[in-house]
Amino acid sequence: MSASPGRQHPTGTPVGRRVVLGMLGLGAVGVLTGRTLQSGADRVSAWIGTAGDSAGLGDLLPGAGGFRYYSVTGSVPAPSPTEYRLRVDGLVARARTYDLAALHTLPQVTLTRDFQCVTGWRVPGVTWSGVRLRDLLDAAGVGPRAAAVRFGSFDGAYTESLTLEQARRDDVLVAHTMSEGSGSRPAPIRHEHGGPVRLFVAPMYGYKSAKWLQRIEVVDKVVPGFWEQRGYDVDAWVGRSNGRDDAPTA
Ligand SMILES: Nc1nc2c(c(=O)[nH]1)N[C@H]1C(S)=C(S)[C@@H](COP(=O)(O)O)O[C@H]1N2
Ligand SMILES: [Mo]
Repeated sequence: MSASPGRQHPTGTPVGRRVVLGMLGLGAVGVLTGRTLQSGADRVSAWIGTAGDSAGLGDLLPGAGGFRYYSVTGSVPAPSPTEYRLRVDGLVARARTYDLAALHTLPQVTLTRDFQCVTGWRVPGVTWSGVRLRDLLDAAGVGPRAAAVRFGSFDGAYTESLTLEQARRDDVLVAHTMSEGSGSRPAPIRHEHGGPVRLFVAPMYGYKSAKWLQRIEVVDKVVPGFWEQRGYDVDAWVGRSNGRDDAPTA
């Protein structure tokens, strides 16, 4: 299913109890694929995350550790850890395809940072592990005309991008492991959080951290991403964009 063109990034619109109960009454099945929806709580969260009112509903039924589960599509494929592939291509000397095992053979980096959504929720002290985006770019050999990196998601709709300079920062990871806030143990990224592999852009608002990462394409200019085409800032520094003054996360 593709994204609804008019759907807004959830803004915390209050949603009544009646609406929540109505949604539960629908059964809330088949939103994300069966393999990943184990508990009733996950099922509810997954449905909420795709309902277009995530912030309001999420306030009533938050995900683990204070995260909300967001998706701009009604269903997302769930490749197994062995089926998963990540493509690095575009303006590079050597296009590459990685499976999860190959990502694990590269140098691993761990970071702990607050995670901040532009709608206001913040999860303190999330620990992430994965490989530096910079290392994948270096392995591919970035070409002379390159200026930016574009990210594609296997949800079939979400895109993001960074300038090459932003993409080369130490705190930008292609992550396979995360915790769900302080006190929770890092674990392979669950499907609801964009697993098996998602981007983590530590100094920027959550919308930069594309879930269900499928493609890293080196391009000659920044292409505004899904939310940026809908009004959010392309340079999404926490506390210095989108008219917000949140404490920096990095
Ligand atoms: N593919 C995809 N990536 C996405 C989103 C999305 O809807 N689809 N939402 C973004 C936003 S706005 C935020 S705040 C975070 C939320 O991550 P979470 O769903 O793991 O809490 O994912 C970001 N990456
Ligand atoms: Mo967000």
